[in-house]
Amino acid sequence: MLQGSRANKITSMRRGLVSMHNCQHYYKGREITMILNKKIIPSLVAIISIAGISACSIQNVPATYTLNTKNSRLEVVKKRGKLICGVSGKNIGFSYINSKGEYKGFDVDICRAVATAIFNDRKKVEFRNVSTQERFNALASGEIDLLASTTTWTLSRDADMKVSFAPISFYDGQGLMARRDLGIDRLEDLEDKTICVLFGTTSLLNLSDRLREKGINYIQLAIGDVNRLYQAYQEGRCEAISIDKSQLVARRQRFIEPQNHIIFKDTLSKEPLAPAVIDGDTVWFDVVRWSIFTLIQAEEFGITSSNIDRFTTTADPAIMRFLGKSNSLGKNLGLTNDFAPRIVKQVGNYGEIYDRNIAPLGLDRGVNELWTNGGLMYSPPFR
Ligand SMILES: N[C@@H](CCC(=O)N[C@@H](CS)C(=O)NCC(=O)O)C(=O)O
Repeated sequence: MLQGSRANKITSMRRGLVSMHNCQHYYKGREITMILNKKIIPSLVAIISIAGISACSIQNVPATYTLNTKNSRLEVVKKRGKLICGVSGKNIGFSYINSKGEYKGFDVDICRAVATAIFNDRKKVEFRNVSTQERFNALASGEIDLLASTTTWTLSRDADMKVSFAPISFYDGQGLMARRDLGIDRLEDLEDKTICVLFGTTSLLNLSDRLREKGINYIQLAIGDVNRLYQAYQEGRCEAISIDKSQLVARRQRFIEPQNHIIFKDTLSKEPLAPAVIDGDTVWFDVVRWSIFTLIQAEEFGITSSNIDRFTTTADPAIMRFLGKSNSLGKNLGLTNDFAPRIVKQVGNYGEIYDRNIAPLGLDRGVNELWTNGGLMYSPPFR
């Protein structure tokens, strides 16, 4: 008869094994797919219990494992002493320069979160404005370390442009805006109208897809700079303008007479906006994506920049791990173990960043809510 906790351990292992017939295991670094049947389970349970390891929680990272950051951009950034972040710089709510000459916005805060993870200093970022057409080259050439510029994650950008997309930080959709006095507010009303779009964007491609599909003829006026795009629209060189909805809402607020412009109810596309890094540098990619997951996970835990100190005495093991008190999660990323609380303290959680930058535009959280509130924001576990 097995005693107390050991018996429980084996029973729970047995349950685990029965439920994981196709589970993948790692043995001496080699991957083995085990197809288990009920006959071999008892002997496996015995072997595993003797070896003192529990199935599927096996973390077969050698004890001597050290992360090799030598050829990673993480080292370049650390040596340089600051992060270089590519942003639009002309995008209200996301990245723009305020009256004091400071960069502000949602994308700017994403850059600050990554800088804080590395340097424990949200100010250690240099922002560079990149246009929609230049942005992928700026990453590929190494001119910027990180691109945070309302960039839509698409397959061709992922595959052809030498970039990898970090987690989606904002779910957007493409919209259309027109002058109210034209009396148009549906796609069908766009026949023979001139529509302003920005070069190098998904907006240009989606518009063409959607209107062609509906057999609507229109004239495209494509412009290479976002400020000139809105100028063309306001000068009446086009009857409508099409771009990400969040940007239409933000820009319209700044018009002299916002009420004279109508944003169509139609949403033309999915625009999952995600920060991006160069392909093939998994060390750097991991730093960026776990910095973003930190923002989401902090909100899920209810940890904010103002209440974080109250969690220092927490007994919750998941929060202890998140705060870097009981593991080496940060160290294994090439950071310090307290990278997550650093970010939350200096930049806030996802909700705080949203409230600071996006809520003032009048945009509800919608699908950008946490999954626990019916939205799509979801972080993998910090374990
Ligand atoms: N999400 C779309 C549209 C992005 C977009 O329109 N970005 C504008 C926003 S204002 C921008 O950053 N433009 C910078 C510029 O061209 O100067 C995409 O990734 O293609």
